[in-house]
Amino acid sequence: MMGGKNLRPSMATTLLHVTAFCVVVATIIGNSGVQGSHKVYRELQSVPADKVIETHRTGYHFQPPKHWINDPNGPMYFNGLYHLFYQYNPKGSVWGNIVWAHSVSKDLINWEALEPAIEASKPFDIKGCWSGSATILPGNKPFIQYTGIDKDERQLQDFAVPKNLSDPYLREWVKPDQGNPFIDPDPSVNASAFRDPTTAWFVNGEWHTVVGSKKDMLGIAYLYTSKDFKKWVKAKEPLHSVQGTGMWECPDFYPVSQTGDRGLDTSAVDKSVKHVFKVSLDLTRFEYYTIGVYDTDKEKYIPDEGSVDSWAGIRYDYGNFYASKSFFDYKKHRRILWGWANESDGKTRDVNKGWAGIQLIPRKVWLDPNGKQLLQWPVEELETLRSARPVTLSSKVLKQGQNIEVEGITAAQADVEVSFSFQSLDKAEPFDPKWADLPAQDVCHEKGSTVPGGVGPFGLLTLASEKLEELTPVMFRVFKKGDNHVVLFCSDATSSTLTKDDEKSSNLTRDEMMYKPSFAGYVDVDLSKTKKIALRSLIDHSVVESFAEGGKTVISSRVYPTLAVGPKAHLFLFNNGTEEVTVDKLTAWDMAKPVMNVPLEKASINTEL
Ligand code: DQQ
Repeated sequence: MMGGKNLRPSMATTLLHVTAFCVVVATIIGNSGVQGSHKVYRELQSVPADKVIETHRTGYHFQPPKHWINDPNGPMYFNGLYHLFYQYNPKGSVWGNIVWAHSVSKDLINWEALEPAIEASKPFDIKGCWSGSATILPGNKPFIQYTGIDKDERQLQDFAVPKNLSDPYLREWVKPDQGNPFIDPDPSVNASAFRDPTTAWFVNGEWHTVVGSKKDMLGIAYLYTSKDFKKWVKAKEPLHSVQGTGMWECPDFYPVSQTGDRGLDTSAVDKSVKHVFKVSLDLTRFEYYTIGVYDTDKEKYIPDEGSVDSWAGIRYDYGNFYASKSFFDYKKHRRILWGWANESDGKTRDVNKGWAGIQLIPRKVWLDPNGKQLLQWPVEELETLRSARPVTLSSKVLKQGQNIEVEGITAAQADVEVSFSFQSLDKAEPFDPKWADLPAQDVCHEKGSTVPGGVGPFGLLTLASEKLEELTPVMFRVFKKGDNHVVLFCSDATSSTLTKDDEKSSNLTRDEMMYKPSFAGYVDVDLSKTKKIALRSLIDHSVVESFAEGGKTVISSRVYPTLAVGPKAHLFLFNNGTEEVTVDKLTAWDMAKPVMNVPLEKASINTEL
């Protein structure tokens, strides 16, 4: 069986690649002021939106009414409600003035907005309240750990607790002077790169938490332990570290069951479980995870053989997905993953449109029965937004060059599930050995939807204009490699918009340009037996979130069509390979608009307890 893992480039080649890439990324992202990963535009940080341009706002993805958002923070289920906190700029549409905004929901889909839970006010967070996590302590007491920036721009680990535990919404949070910060970076720690504490877990009679950091290019997950959740002591060794990977933002560490899809509490640590360790790599702005074993005697995490650390490894999402955080939902016994998708349209447009950033649909995550990767699937509650009468198609043959329009749905705001099959893999194109050392994205860029193939490219043309001047293909392409096959999965934004300002001739700076990548990953599936593959795409005006083969590979793209907007957006099935492809079944639903961050007092939804 072949798949993404077999295609991973050698570490040495990858490093070369990444070094070059990092120079580019550093130029694009840059940093100034406090050492965090976000581009700082001081002059724009406190320019409030005078209007909100709706064109590309999402219909059912999480976003506040206006301004900038980034990382999801401290998600938790508590006394009947889901809480989502997130990094938010109340004063403008670029990163800055960061507070912990706060929303609540009964179903992870309809959200009511509360006042910010944590704002800069104390010496230990006066220059910012950055990312962190929630832990439910014994006695059913929620506890937030976050990174505060002090006046010297040192990154400290602080905590906040609900002011009134009997308030069902936990509206007010206090940051006690006593005990804050609960971790002060010791002199051996790089205090300007020390942030994003994880949900704590209890093992060996002690609480444990991890904080992301770096020393030069060494990425580090510092481990701290505490007997009483008050006094925290740094462990002799980090839980995990990897040379050459730079700053580890937003680490996440949790157990997964080796059987079935039920999630586990973060403290459910015994020999029967595997562990997942994820970092958001500031250098690449992508997230990588490994599956491994947590040795609780040595207090070390050890990735399994073949589970590769860093950018040679696997990602939750091969597209626009960053600073994610998971939590155990003990209502439904599942682990849920939230990730942030930044805009790709350039900062001037963000300021003009009065908003920037969305949270992707929360996903259930569990271990693939192959034990080598996770599976991800949108939470089942999303299905409550599906129209009662979906459009369906079955047994439709797609010959080479054929497009079939999926008519009768609102193609700009839809949920589409489709399964494809074909007779044979004989026509699969050979896999060029030079691609083995390239990211899948480069292969997708070279072999776009209009480049004819053997088995594929086939899939969906999402957010397409009537005459296909604009389109975001989400597609598969099968290659033959030795005696096996590899499956490339792409979400290609190259032709997603007619906006032309990404061209070299433009005199715009890079961060004002439209970013239109050919995002791609490989799918670890053996098609020789089944000759079938499935796809689900969540299409929502400026985002396409796609799940290949039951969530084995996921890609999210942000796109900004100019023609394929609202009712003028279309959806097509297509095949551009010589092998005929059959659409065994397609079901496409219009998606309703949920209640989205209406202030609690005004909303009529389901958070009434
Ligand atoms: N965003 C936060 C940091 C985190 C980064 C600041 C990741 O805590 O490292 O807004 O996007």
